[in-house]
Amino acid sequence: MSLNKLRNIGIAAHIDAGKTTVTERILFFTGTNRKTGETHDGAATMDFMKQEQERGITIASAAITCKWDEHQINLIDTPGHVDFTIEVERSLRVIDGMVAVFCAVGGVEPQSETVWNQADRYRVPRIAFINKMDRTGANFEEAVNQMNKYLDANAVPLQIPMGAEDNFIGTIDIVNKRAYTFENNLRNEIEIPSEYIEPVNTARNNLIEKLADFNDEIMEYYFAAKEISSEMLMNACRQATIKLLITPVFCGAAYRNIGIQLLLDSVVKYLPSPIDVGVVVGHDMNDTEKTHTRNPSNNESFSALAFKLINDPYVGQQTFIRIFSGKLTNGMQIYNSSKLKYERVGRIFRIKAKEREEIHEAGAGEIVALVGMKFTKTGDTLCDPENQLLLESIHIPVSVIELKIQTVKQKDKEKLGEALAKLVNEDPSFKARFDEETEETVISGMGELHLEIIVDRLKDEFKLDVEVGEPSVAFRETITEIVESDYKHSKQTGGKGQFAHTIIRMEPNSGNGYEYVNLIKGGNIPNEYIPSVDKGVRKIMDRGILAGFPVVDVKVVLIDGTYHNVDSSDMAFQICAQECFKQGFRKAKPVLLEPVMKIEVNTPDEYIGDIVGNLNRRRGKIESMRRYRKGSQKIIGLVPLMEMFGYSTQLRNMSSGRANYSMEFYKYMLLPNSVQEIVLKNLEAKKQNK
Ligand SMILES: Nc1nc2c(ncn2[C@@H]2O[C@H](COP(=O)(O)OP(=O)(O)OP(=O)(O)O)[C@@H](O)[C@H]2O)c(=O)[nH]1
Ligand SMILES: [Mg+2]
Repeated sequence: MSLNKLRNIGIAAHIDAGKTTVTERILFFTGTNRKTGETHDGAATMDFMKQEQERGITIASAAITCKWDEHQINLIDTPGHVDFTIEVERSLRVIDGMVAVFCAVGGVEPQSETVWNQADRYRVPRIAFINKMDRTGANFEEAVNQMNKYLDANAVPLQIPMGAEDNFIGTIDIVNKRAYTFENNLRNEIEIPSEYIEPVNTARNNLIEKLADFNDEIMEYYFAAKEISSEMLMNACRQATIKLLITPVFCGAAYRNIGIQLLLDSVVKYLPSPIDVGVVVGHDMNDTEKTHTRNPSNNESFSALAFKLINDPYVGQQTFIRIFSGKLTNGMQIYNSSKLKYERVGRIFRIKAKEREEIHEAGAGEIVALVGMKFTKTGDTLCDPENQLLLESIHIPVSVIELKIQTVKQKDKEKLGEALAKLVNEDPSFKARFDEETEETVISGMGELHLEIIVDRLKDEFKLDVEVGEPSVAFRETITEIVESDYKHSKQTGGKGQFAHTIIRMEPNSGNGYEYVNLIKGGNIPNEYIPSVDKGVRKIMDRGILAGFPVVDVKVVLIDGTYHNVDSSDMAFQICAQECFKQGFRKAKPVLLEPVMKIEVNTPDEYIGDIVGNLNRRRGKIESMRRYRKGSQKIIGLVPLMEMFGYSTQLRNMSSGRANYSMEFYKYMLLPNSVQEIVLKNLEAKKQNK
């Protein structure tokens, strides 16, 4: 198949917008499935995990392949809940185009903005589908306006709906000026009803005016008042979409099978093939300023990005990759340029929801799963060993909630460790650590639902009987002053002794993470031990000092030190660096950082006073308010996560169940002194009680 006829697309949107329902309909109308399954019945092909079916929501992204109008469409359905945002992140990194689904009633919801920003991050061209046109309150124009106002989407309708709510019967394609109704799973072309002739002409003129901004030919025809053919309009739209200049908007009601065939036509017409996306750019292995490019062709040297790892009970670990250039065959040796390791390609699979087909080679533009990768993790680049490069990786969201977990039976302890390691491997937004001091296992993730699903999987998939504590906030530790720390580690316990001596300067490094700088030249500490100091510091930073939370945002400068010819070793320098860091940390006015969330509350006007007052009491700061729908407002603000437990119940009570909210991580900020004292005291008391 020619690459021009391939579309790698993702479907992303706010929770419940209807992504999976759209996907199910696509499977039905392309003849891939003979029946449609509903998400709320737990019967959707794409939501095949047990946890998805029980809850009627999507948790993991799933891929499917289908055929439409002689094109192959590889489609990834993603979850809308913010707790599973890593699934959107990794999908967007490897697709060529996106269908953004909006609910015709809700319009631009908080997560619509989140996924929009994610798509911006990876420069993914998109089209929009305004779904649920059949629902009470559906408003197509308002949804388009909101896309322009809040997303800066440059949204242009290429369709207008005929009717709305109960009377929604079909759509009119304004490029071709054709009207369709949908009945008994068929689309029927009808004459444009007279009352729509005027609106169709206006919409078509608007489209032409918009395209004239980007397209010289259209501009010329427009000013010369020459007839612009549908073909010309379509091509101009396609180009503008691929260049991210406009977002074409379509509409329908997936649940009622309205508009899906036209959406499929639009995917083929307006979203890019791998060829349209063009060359992929990667960095040189030695010089980050230098770049390399690869054409999307089988004749180029191989380059691919690993974006997902899944543990399959039958074939073992599957590593999903997107091939950007070159060909992959069984047994081939490839290079992981992120981990600096060679890998051998074992088996290659093409994946369709939960089914797989074994293939023996795959080429540019394809998305396949590999079995047999040993070192490769999410976000790693795989390439031709002779032609190396590093591709842009995947942004990993921060885990802000944690939970203590233990097995009911002592003998299961090891099994828990293994199970957690597997889950961490699959999901970079999930973390697990074992605190040697307290002998506790702590898991952390994006939110309460994320951890709930993990615990469920431990019980279900790994057959582990586990107990968990209450969810709590994952604080971080950092310093606020510059200090120097000088420590000598010297031990003489019979046989070989241990000796290491380091002098470091520690500086606050707000927002810039951990940095390690070595100033020693001339061998006061031999070169081979310079990395040992770094290693030791990293270990103690992971473990935390003030209250067992990871230390972040510290710059460590190794100034000086001494060593011993016989007694110095890698281990001695690691231990020395840990103690040296610990002592310095205590002197450097250490503080806790707390995760602060961006919150959006949608509420009818009458509850605004109560809701704002309540947020203020939770140490929240209101940033803005804007009209959401008639008679309701959207309140946007920042609020510390630790103040938000139990919020959903309280919000429900305050608003008789009529307000809703969503929040996502914003950034780590200093915990106010008075609060820090209380937090530390509580943590200490918990430890004593154990
Ligand atoms: N009235 C109406 N309901 C719809 C339509 N499309 C989807 N729904 C319903 O909306 C609910 C959510 O649909 P899903 O397809 O699961 O939504 P989703 O976007 O995949 O949700 P997440 O994956 O959990 O983010 C289900 O009950 C669907 O039946 C539509 O066009 N009209
Ligand atoms: Mg879904």
